[in-house]
Amino acid sequence: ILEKDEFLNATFPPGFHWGVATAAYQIEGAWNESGKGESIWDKFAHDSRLANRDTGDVACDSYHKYQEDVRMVKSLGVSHYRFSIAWSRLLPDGRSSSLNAAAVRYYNDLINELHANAITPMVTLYHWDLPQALQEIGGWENDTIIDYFNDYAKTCFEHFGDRVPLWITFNEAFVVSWLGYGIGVFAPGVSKPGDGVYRVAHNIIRSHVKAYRTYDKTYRSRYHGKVGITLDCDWKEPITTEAMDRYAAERALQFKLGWFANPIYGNGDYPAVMRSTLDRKSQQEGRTESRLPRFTEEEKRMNRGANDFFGLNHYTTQYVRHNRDDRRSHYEGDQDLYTKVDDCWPGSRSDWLKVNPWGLRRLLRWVRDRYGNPPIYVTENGISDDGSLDDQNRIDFYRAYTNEMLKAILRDGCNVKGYMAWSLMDNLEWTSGYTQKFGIYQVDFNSPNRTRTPKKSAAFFRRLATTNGYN
Ligand code: GBH
Repeated sequence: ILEKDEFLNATFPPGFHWGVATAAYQIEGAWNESGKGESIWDKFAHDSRLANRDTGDVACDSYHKYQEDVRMVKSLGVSHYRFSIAWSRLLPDGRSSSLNAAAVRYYNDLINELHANAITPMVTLYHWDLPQALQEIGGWENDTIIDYFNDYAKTCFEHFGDRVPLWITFNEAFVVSWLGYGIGVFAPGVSKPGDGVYRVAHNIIRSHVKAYRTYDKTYRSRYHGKVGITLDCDWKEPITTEAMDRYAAERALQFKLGWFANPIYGNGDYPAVMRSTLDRKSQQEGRTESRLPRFTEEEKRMNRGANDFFGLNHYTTQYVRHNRDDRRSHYEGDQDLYTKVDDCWPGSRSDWLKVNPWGLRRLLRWVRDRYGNPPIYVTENGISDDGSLDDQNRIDFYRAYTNEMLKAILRDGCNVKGYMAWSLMDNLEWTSGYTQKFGIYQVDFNSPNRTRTPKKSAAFFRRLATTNGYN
């Protein structure tokens, strides 16, 4: 039903921002060095919850090799580097009273090294590595986290804000809520798929908004930076043109992306379909309160407009069919649908990642239509394999996905400002350990100095970034 569109041989708008991305736990290592506190991922890994009992104890050793990392970013010809700060390195017990001077030095050195190379830092505050000390009081389930996160954000704005123009509060609020506290396959491994998951999301949204307002009030006039949140979403295509399947696909997008985006980029509240579905189901379950928390009117006012850009991580697509068989009181059961992938779509080293470039264009249009065409940064996009240097698959992937993004910009008027490839280098792929490689640079995890080598895709990406197109 969907024919492939032709390749668009054109250039990106002048000044388009090209970059590459990483995250602290996936690359830094030095998990307990120079005062760093334990994070929930350190604990999860040490509890053998990762493939092959892998850990991020050393990872790419970027704590010691950041200068080489910056040289790699530089040689890709990109203008931006997206990395994250490890909360438990900066504040070992999570509280701002525990400030670690060695960590301030490390991130200062990294940021200064980037500027010395004319690379703009885009900094993620929370890429999943909560200080374990804060998990011990309930982590994202306990709403005191809102103030702890705000203090942490303030510490970062205070120390680094003069040189960081782009801030991302959270990476993938969905993954934290659902994988961390819903099904518990990610740290901290809590399983509360019917209710806890919604409370965690609620606290993340309120944490984002509070930190955004803090930047607004205290730092914006001084530093003129921008603050957003990064949300992840796959494209959801109705499997037939039947109305019920089209509603189901829309519902899937609202439950996954709208859950966070509607409060922050929309009308300040949860999507109407989540409100009505969860209120109805909660009542049928005999509960006195809805499983979906409520924002106060004041909170809704604060939510609205709490963003300067939309960060979007996108990798793949699924087809959606309306289906009411799954009656579990459970975030997935709540959606009354079923998803599947097309056998024709090429795979990757990750089960969940099938290649479907046009999903990105449709998702960008969906964001344009639902939230008033906000400025968007694609903050992650990429593909996994076994890590070979001859990665034609990765070149094909980047070429096709960025071209769909280009169509979204030139033909559909989507306001896309930049694109960050995931990832600068092979790294610790969370519970998959070192088995799935997303890097443009290969990292030799068997060598003590974690030797980095450019893959074939490095030359492709450099041309893309430096010619601002496909020449
Ligand atoms: C991104 O998540 C992350 O931001 C980044 O850190 C990561 O390295 C990158 O993707 C590549 O995965 O099969 O139960 O383990 C993308 C969203 C959420 C997709 C977790 C894969 C695996 C679920 N990801 N999901 S499971």
